[in-house]
Amino acid sequence: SAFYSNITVEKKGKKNNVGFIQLNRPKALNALCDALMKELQTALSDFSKDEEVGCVVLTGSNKAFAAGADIKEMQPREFAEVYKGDFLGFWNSISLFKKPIIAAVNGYALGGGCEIAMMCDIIYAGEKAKFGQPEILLGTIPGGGGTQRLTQAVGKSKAMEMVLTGDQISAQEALQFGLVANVYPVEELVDKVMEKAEKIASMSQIATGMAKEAVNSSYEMTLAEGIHLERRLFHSTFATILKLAINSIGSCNMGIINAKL
Ligand code: CO8
Repeated sequence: SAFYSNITVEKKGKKNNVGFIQLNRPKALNALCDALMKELQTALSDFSKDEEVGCVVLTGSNKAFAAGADIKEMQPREFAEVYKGDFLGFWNSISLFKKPIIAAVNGYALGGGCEIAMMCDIIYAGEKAKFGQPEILLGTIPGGGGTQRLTQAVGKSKAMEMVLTGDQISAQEALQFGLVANVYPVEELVDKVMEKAEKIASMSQIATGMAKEAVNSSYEMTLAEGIHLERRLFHSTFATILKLAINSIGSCNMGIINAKL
């Protein structure tokens, strides 16, 4: 990926069906400067168009997933500029990505780093990972969804504690509070996450897309609306399941699923 200077982008997995993005700005602990975020957006947009890719993994280094928004870049900015330019608004595009996306977090996931991880569908952590929203220590508050997604993930008391004190939590605490789906030894994290990603990527892309849409709708809709949407999406999979059944005549082995359907 010669095209990128703040991230590396490749396709991985035995079937080359996992989009793999590594934040790679080591001199600033992957602080999320504008250039990095634009590259991330471009890479995701390419993966969304790539039919082979059924799942994306987003990771950083062993020391830092990302140490937050770029403080040096933000320092000179003033109200009029950030308001008129809707600063951080475009970050939310990560949460609108249609394919499953998994964050593999080793080291620091602070401020914007924690927020980007929470925009992903699943977070897995390495044993030394640290999550925090330290904005309050700088006299500001989270601006990339932290007050909302963290509260939904860990509940009000823990979220308030983190947002009001800036204190970090460990990988084990993140697991206990439901922020992450599992914790692995640092050196094994990426391999373990790749196993999950390859498994997801081997499923019907229509089904994983709909499953993701249905789960995410639980944050946006009433229970009745969400259940209605789920049932309609479920019904609509009968259009693709039929084709899969024809494809798999003579076999009940689901491995034969065409991941593009
Ligand atoms: N932005 C820019 N550069 C950073 C950032 C960052 N968020 N984090 C680390 N760096 C840089 C350091 O400046 C340093 O660069 P240099 O060597 O050129 O000075 C390099 O990365 C290595 O960092 P450290 O030497 O500090 O490494 P340590 O291992 O000693 O410490 C820490 C690691 C604890 C993660 C420490 O770097 C740290 O506390 N970083 C900042 C964490 C933070 O507060 N993040 C910002 C959260 S706020 C946010 O995301 C959105 C709202 C912000 C509004 C700000 C308005 C001005």
